[in-house]
Amino acid sequence: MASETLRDFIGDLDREGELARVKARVNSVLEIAEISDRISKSPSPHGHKELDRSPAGNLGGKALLFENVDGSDIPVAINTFGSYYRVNKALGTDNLTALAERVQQLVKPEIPATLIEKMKRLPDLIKMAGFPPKSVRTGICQQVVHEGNNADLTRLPVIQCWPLDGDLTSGQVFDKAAAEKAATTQSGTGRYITLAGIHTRNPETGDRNIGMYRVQLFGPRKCAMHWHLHHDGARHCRLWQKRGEKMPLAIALGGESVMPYAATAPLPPGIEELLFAGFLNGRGIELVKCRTIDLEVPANSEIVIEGYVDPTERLLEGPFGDHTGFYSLADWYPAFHVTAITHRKDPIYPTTIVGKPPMEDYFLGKATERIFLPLLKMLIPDILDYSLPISGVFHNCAFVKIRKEYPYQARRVMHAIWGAGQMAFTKYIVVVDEHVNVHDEQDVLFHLFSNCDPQRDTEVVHGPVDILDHASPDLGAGSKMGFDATVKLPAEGRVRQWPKELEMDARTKELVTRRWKEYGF
Ligand SMILES: Cc1cc2nc3c(=O)[nH]c(=O)nc-3n(C[C@H](O)[C@H](O)[C@H](O)COP(=O)(O)O)c2cc1C
Ligand SMILES: [Mn+2]
Repeated sequence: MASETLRDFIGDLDREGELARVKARVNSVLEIAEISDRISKSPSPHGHKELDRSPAGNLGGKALLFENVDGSDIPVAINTFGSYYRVNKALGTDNLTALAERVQQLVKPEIPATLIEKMKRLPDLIKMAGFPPKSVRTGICQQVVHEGNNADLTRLPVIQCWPLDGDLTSGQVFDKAAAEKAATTQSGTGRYITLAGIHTRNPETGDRNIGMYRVQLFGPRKCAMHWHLHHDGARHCRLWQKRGEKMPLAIALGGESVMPYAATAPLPPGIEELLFAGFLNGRGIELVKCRTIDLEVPANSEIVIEGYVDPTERLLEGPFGDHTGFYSLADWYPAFHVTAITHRKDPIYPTTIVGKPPMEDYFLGKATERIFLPLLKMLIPDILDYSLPISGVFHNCAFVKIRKEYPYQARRVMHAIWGAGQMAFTKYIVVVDEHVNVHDEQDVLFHLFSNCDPQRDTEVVHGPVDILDHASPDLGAGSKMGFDATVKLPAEGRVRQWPKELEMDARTKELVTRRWKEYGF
């Protein structure tokens, strides 16, 4: 079972030897981040049972609870999802493949005719599975309420992750002139809320969305909201802007242990993360009404920050040390104004840092890779399996396995991926045959290097790319490349006689296995 609150989850991790409590006084500026980075890259206590053959498979160290943080009474939890063992535990499963099978069951019943119909049916399927959210009258997240000027973000132990975060004089900016001006007038701090669910509502349909977007502190009641232009929060914001209205928004921290993951899940627009969270949780998520805005938030949250985005007001957000391993340059994002902060008595503040992998987000991303395989297969039935290798930081690279049955099938799969939700941003796609292990980078690269003629077997397209891709010529727009590393068929251009890949015959293998001891190694 998943845990009902962050406090319960941390208690469980502690009992299982998966938590380190740090009693030494630490600084929320950089020190927590550096400790967490080192721990992330150390061996994890329980190892793992996943498919991952990368060096990161066994890493992740322990979850950390900093009990004595400079400038705040609130303890800081970090790296709570940062290993296969812990991300599984948060999602109430033993391994991600088993969870993917539950998702498979969900999407299996009677297959309607078109893809659109299939996608449209998803919310119904989840509802039928019986886990819609429920409204309740009270929640622990409102045990303590600070409204108006009593709400003060600077009382939270919001961390700074990397040295140049929020530094407009660092040169890590898109527009130097604007940055110089903003640095003297309206400059953000280096502190970012990094592990929150951002709750918004579509003003036209009423659909609720939760996304994990970082939030930069500008003052006690002012922040910048960093949602990428392709994400649902940004889409909602454009709708509110069109109406000329302020957008209610709540930042929820903690809650059921499935909540942070659900906020990162790449669900298609209009499919509510709350339904998916209920499905993962095995029970509908309980919601309470916010105190100062017209939104509901998970009742079991540790801390909730209520407020509104004024779609006409922009702040120069960033720079921020990102999960790509580079700084994201400062750019204009909407301002968020706090109207209330509510929390449980003795809350824990959850956070994360991103940077060169592996870090906590690697394991959240791997959970998505597994959980969404059945949905990806539903869209693109040719796909047998796929992997997002650690060096590709998710959007840069996908290894895809197919059972090749006709010419140019690999190309068809590439184009389908470039049209599939957030997978569309994948910069490099390598398609391999059935016998290749996509979870073994060595095996994939071997087939890529040997089976591709660069001119004949690559496909270059133009399209939207990830906002975080700093190599694309324009922000969010650039090119993508597919490698057909499968065995070529005669109709796929000029193809000579294809050699067979080496493999020992079964009889000899069996003989050598049987006699192994005799050889005296
Ligand atoms: C630790 C972490 C931080 C993230 N930060 C951001 C962010 O600042 N902005 C953003 O647009 N997406 C960010 N993401 C990715 C989104 O949470 C993810 O794409 C999610 O599916 C978006 O939800 P949506 O489709 O409902 O918008 C982050 C993901 C993780 C795991
Ligand atoms: Mn969404």
